[in-house]
Amino acid sequence: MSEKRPHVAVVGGGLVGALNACFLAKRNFIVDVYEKRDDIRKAEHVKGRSINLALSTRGRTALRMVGLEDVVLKNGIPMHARLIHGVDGSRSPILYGKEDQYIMSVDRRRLNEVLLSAAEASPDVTCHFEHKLATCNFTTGELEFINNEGKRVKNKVDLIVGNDGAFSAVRKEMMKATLLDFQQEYIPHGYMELTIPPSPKDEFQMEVNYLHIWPRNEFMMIALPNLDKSFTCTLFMPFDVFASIKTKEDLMNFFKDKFPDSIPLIGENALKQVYLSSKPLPMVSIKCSPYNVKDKGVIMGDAAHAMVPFYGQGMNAGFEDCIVLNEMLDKYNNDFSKALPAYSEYRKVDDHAICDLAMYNYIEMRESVNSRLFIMRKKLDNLLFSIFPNTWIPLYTMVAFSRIRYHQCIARRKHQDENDMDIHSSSQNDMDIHSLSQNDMDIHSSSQNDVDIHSLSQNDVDIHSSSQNDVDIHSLSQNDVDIHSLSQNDVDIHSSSQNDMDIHSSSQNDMDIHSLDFAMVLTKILQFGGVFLFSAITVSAMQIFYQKGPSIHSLKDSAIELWGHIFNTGNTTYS
Ligand code: FAD
Ligand code: EGO
Repeated sequence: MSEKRPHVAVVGGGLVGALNACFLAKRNFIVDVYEKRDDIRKAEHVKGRSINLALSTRGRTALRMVGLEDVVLKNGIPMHARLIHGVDGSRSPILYGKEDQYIMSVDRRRLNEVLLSAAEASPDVTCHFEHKLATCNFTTGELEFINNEGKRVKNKVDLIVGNDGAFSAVRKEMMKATLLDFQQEYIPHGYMELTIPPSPKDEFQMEVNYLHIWPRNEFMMIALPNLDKSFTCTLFMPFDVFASIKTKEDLMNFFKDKFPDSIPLIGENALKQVYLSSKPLPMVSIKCSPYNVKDKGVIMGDAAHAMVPFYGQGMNAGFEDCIVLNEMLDKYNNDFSKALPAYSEYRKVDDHAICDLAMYNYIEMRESVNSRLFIMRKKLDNLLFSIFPNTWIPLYTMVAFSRIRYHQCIARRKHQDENDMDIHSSSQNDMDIHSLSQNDMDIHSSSQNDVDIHSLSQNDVDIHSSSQNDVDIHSLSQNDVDIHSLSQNDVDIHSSSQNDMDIHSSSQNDMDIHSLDFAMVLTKILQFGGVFLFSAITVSAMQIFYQKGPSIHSLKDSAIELWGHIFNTGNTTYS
């Protein structure tokens, strides 16, 4: 019987390798997993990467497919919202979405243990620890490992799967065997993990069900909760800043300046001790193509696409890789010569897209996101989402809470369903929304405080206002936005090409902004004092939705939230 059953070597018993072994065993393959480290289930301390990770929809879906979602969720902590920490000690929660939209904080080691045990529970899976890949051959399927005694161990298989992480040995072998495009980039930031221990009463020292974020432009810190009531903080800073903080005094001055509220939580002594005795770790972004060599080899997970961790998607993307390979094997009936090239072609656009998104987010946060802006951007996103639930899906929502292909998240706000609307109002504070094509919208207002949005093509928005405090946005092509205002406090945005924007105002409070992202522009409008404008939109929108909207509650909540922020009443502050 073993004649017909494919024999697969999975190189790497990390998160993706162990999950992949589960998927492959379910296909009735014979699987050998080779992991260079010792069995983490026996190890006392595991050095290396982050202690906990954010698991979202893509990763959960993969776990569900091998029957492991429940056990992993039981060992995780839901995070329903971000909690933004200001320098002044303020804390602002911003929901991710509805109740079922949350990310999970999971312990890396525990997750890896669950996955390895599940893989080994199959009689067809054998794990070989302390086996480090030395060489492999994509013509013969032969592999050679060095074990803990320094001895060579050989095997010969039908398929070599590289799940051996960012510095993949399988990938290095592929580069010798095929024309592999390869690109890698280290970013100037490093990261360091710090711990907020449980309180003396053995309780969480901060609100538990949140992703805690301290956005300070180039200095960023996040904290995820652990089951033992501690939090693991990750501090991201440029290496040169890490290096410039040499003494306890430097350190305390820096933390008092940037993250004052975290000092008593981490503990001054622990902070000094950990910071001064550890080295910041590097982060690398790697893209390559193709992912396969003929019918004999394929790389997945970080081996194929290491990314900077600023979207919390590395593991999730790697888990989704397993789903996609599994589907390709189904489609081509386990014919590796068809399934592997198909996998590579299909998946690389998405893996490249999430690498780009993660890098883009890193640059954006580093350059322009402090806590005020973070809150504003997310609240605005939520508001727009509730006004235009089909048109305005926040990017983070698509990435973390859907399985929309990553490259389509970028192409974004593309609508699958035809939810056109026709709303017209002809008097003060009324609104006219008309959509002419699939998911498009047209809002027109002709008097004071009115709003006119007209969209002529897919995903376009057109708002026009002809009198004081009115807004006019007109968009002529896909994803374009045009806002024009003719008088004081008005705003005029005109964009004539895809995703471009042009804002011009000809009187006091004029602006000229060109940006690649609608949310960014709207944020800038708010920043520059165009509060009126949004009051107008929100008031009008609320009136419409009070009468006929299905999502009035979320609309109202997010409008109130945004207003609260603008007028500085939305924050909960703890002293
Ligand atoms: P790895 O986890 O690196 O596993 C590779 C395995 O291969 C290891 O066990 C290694 O020992 C083994 N190996 C290596 N070389 C060999 C060899 N020659 N022979 C045999 N075995 C070998 N992702 C998220 O989804 N959410 C998050 O919140 C998140 N946060 C992160 C925070 C930080 C600071 C970092 C650095 C990453 C984060 N990630 C996150 C990304 C996530 O850690 C990775 O994407 C994920 O670990 C990739 O899994 P992998 O199995 O492909 O690689
Ligand atoms: C403006 C504000 C534009 C990882 C915020 C874009 C990432 C980005 C590292 C968070 C959440 C899981 C994470 C959000 C944005 C993990 C994540 C986000 C960080 C840093 C992270 C969010 C571990 C980007 N998800 N995220 O919307 O909450 O928004 F802050 Cl430094």
